[in-house]
Amino acid sequence: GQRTGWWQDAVIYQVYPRSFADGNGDGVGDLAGLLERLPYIASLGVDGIWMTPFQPSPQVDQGYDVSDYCGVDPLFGTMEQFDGLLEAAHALGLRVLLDVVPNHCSSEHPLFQAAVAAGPGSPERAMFHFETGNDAGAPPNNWQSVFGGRAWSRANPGSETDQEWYLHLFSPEQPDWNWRNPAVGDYFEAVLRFWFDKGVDGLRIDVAHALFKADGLPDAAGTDAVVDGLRSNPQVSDQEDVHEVYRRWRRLAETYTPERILVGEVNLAPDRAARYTRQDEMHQAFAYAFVKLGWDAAAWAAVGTELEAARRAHGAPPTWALENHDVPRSVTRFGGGERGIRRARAGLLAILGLPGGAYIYQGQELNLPDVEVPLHARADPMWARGGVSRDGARVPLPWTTAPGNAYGFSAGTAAPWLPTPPAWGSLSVEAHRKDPDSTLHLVTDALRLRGQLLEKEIFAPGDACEWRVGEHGLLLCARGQQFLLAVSMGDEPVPLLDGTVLLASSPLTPEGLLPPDGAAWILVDRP
Ligand code: TEU
Repeated sequence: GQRTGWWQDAVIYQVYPRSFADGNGDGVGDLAGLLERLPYIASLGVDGIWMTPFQPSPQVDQGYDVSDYCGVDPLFGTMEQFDGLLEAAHALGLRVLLDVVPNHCSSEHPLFQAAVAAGPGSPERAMFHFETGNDAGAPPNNWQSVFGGRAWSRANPGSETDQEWYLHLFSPEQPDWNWRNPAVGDYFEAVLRFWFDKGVDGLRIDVAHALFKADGLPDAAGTDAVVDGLRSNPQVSDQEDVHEVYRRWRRLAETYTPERILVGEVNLAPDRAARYTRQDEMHQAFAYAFVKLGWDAAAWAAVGTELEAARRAHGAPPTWALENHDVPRSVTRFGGGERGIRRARAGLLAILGLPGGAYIYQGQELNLPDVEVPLHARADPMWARGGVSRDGARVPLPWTTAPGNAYGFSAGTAAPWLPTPPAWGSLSVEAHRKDPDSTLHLVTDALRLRGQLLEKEIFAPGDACEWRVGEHGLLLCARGQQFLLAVSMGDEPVPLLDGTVLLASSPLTPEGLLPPDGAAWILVDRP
């Protein structure tokens, strides 16, 4: 089994810094804003935060195009402020996880700039995937990028002497590193040490399964993007060699006290993803299928059962999340409106009752819906290249009921980087605080209870899960010996099995039935 450690039951709050809180009033969230609001995060009862990238970047992909892995972008603040933030978080009992983006960097990264300048055949170019194209000006292969369009661009368009193309699985401003070159591995080891030495508690690894491309860069079978979620092309992602990287990173993480953790964004089917959390590899990998699930008991039970089989085969429990900055908010995904809110509450209560780590995306505790961002305001490069816009899940958080300063998001009067919709005030932290039945209170109650159940050993991190669908669309997950999770995904109220309801996301009916779109934590009567 997996060794025990602080991360096993951890609940982590995902902070998307540019939309969390704006401390300097320029309309973009920053480290100063986050520092000021850390007590809010601590008051939820979570164990830590994961911060998406704030390192220097041209911001083509909101920071996932990194030009300096060991710095702080002035847009967000200074390294001094980061150090202060880390200290303040630790003082509040919060762990701090950062994002590391090892698949690609920014085209403005000095090593990529040096590679372009050094020209074909140079050791500088060997840090990336530079290749000559096929004849007639065609790129080296048929790979399509995730954001749309081909995955290759010319290094020096129009040059007679430099006919090379470079690979970018995402936008042209995000060249892929060549992980077959050991110098790349050494470079990233230094990056990890830099943050771990500062006291950062862990790293979320971006597109963790895609670092190695198949030898010879063969054509892909279809015309789909080469790494697009669960349909990833086996020829170009999930290569066996990538596991050696995580074994090396795990050995490094274990040299620190407390142990640093690695959580992978491994967007693969459960049986493949689970191989990344074998004992000597990552500590966690997101159960990625969950961020795509609709309100469908059969689908939840099927994915849950697959994840459970993978856990049995490889040891580590799944790491749960229903939302992140890349997917539509769950309120909207589950049908929108009041019904969407009830379902999103139920879904959140559900994942918090499952064994293993769980991640809450900022604003999920406020029932933020996905926002239809006006076309002129959209900032997502994926949308710009013909894909869907992810901006709807990235709108700045509402803190106050009154609309001033973007509902309290900003310390100044500059417009927020994405416009906030009119309904925002009613979803604010202030509004949730005043309402005893709000989702904010449900989350704090659930986390307090989760802690108690762990203490009493009713919850254990290694608990087995048995998923099934009962009558009337009732989703059931039996966790360990004494706990039952029930989510009503059908159209009528359903009777619950014998036991004590510890917490529910919607009030039970006067007859004690679980209403549609409600979830309950049940302590099962023992024989
Ligand atoms: O996402 C990786 C990824 O697979 C996404 O592109 C996903 O397929 C897409 O968002 C549709 O859901 C990570 C980051 O989380 C994302 O924000 C970055 O844009 C991407 O990597 C590139 O770094």
